[in-house]
Amino acid sequence: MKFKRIDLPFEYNALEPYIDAETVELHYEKHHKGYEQKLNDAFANTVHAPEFESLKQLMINYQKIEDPELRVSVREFGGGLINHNFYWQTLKPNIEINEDLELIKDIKKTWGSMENLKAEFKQATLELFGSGWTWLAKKSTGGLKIIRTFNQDNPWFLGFTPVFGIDVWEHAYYLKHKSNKGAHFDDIWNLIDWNVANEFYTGQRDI
Ligand code: MN3
Repeated sequence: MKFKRIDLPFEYNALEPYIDAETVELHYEKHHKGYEQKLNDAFANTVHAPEFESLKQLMINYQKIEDPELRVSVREFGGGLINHNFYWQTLKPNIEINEDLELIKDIKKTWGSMENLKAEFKQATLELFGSGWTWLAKKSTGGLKIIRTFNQDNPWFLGFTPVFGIDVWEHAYYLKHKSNKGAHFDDIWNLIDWNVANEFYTGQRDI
């Protein structure tokens, strides 16, 4: 296969009690795997599919894809593939916040405190209509912004670099929380790996 899921960087039960093992397994083995398969199928079924050096370059340039069916597949399945490749890297239990990280300093400069960021981020998540993602993202001109994207659209489409993202599709939390998005938000906030988020922010890590 041309485009690949990352290996899950932890066991299915590693995020408990915040995210249960069954949810992680379904999310990775059904949803994430489905995006991977369907994106590869779309390329295999397209005559003269364009070449891209990476999944990220595919995202940044997806609007230039001429074949309209392939363009839709890249937007939906390519978006789903890269979003989850990113998502799994940024989750980890028992993280302590290192106040010296550049990201944490810049969050405090922008929002005043981590609590303010959390409050605004939660509001943006609760107000997202339908399925999508809320992101902390870095603008191309520098600086941080909370953005929302629908379905599997993502910051790369918009010229932003994601720092971390919260999957606001019901498949991410429905087994445990039913439709209670806010309870899932409070859970997942405990799992954000600020060290990894900082690496994405500073460019030390790339997708
Ligand atoms: Mn998902």
